[in-house]
Amino acid sequence: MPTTRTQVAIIGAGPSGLLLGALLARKGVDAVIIEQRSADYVLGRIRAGVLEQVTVDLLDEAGVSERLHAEGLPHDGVNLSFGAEMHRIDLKALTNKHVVVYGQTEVTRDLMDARAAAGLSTVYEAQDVAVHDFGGSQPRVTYTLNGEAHTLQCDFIAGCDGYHGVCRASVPADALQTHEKVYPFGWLGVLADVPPVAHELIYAHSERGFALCSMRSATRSRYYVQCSLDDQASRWSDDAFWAELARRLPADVAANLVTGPSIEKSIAPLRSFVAEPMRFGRLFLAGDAAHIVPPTGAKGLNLAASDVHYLFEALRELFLDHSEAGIDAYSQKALARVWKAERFSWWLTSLMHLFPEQSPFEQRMQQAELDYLVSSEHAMAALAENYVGLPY
Ligand code: RFL
Ligand code: PHB
Repeated sequence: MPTTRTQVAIIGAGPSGLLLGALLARKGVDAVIIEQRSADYVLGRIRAGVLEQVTVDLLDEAGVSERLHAEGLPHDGVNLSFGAEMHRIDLKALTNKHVVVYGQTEVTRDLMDARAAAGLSTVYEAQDVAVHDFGGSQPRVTYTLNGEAHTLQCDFIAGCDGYHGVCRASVPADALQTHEKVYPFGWLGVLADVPPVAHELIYAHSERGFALCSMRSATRSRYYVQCSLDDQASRWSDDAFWAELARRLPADVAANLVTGPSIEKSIAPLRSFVAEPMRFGRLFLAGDAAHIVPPTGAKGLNLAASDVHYLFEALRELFLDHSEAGIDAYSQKALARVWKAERFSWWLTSLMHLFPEQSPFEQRMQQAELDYLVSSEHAMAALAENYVGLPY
């Protein structure tokens, strides 16, 4: 049974795991990433599209942002539509910051390429990954690769293995507190090689439900419509999707919609979830392994990045400065930012969607809140400050 050793065993090669690996490598801290899927499978998942400025800064620090700066689309504003009306939130004027539209697939590809170029170790298609003894001083990870059992000894384990991963599930139930809200709808998403309907994103509230117009480039669009939880993507023809999207947008916007064949079509459920604390002895959780937000605020990937920032600083302090202060404070620091992003994502979801059991009073409250939001510079500034990302 081959046994190897590293300083940090990172479970999961999604954006959290890859980014942590890249930052640690720059400080000479040794890490091995163990991923259960293939690299192609990881790259095939169509997910986030909007990066906060602090996330871009972190990718700069990791040395993986050259293509992001060349191909990413900086956006100085974002639009909210309500029925026939559209309102632009001027992010730049309100916060002096912007967001950058650059797909999670591209961020992942850049991190994977940099890792391969630096000769850093990632084990793909590892089976039966298990984490052991993180309550003591000598944690271990075991897995099977091509039928052979492996053991990886380490100083610390970083659980970057997403919502369905093994790390959070390995923590004794009485050491973990979880908070959850499941929303009574999902998002049906379509990716298509058509030019975006507008230069900036549109979050649309309509009588038929929420819709979002996003993009990946000047020639590739990403659209979503709120759908019922028992719906199936295969039941939606492309024509039916485009027709439904158009009905949820202001008429003058819908008139500019360019349609075409979908490249990808899938349904994602919406959920808010937090597990705390984010540290158990020598096991740390980061990203979706510890928390989920509904996609409305575009915060999931960005929160994964902020966790990684705090965890990287903590591990750097430990390995280079021999101080445990950082790892002791990790969970508290990360969770303070997580809860604020949870609040923002929940609030924007509640404001923009049609809820099945919504009473006429609740509908009027939603309308009043939107009216207030777009008429108050202070309310718009609060939205903008959260959308561009709270400081670390
Ligand atoms: P990931 O990306 O889920 O990666 C975890 C990795 O761990 C692997 N894994 C294991 N490996 C080894 N052993 C095991 N036992 C394992 N179990 C799992 C998995 O195969 C995987 O490779 O988590 P990470 O790295 O924390 O990254 C989080 C982000 O992926 C996620 O928060 C975002 O995609 C959320 N999200 C969005 N975030 C944004 O910031 N902006 C957005 O605009 C945005 N839009 C979205 C989104 C998520 C969506 N879906 C489908 C959930 C839009 C959608 C539709
Ligand atoms: C996306 O482009 O996939 C996207 C953008 C903004 C969101 C969610 C998803 O709030």
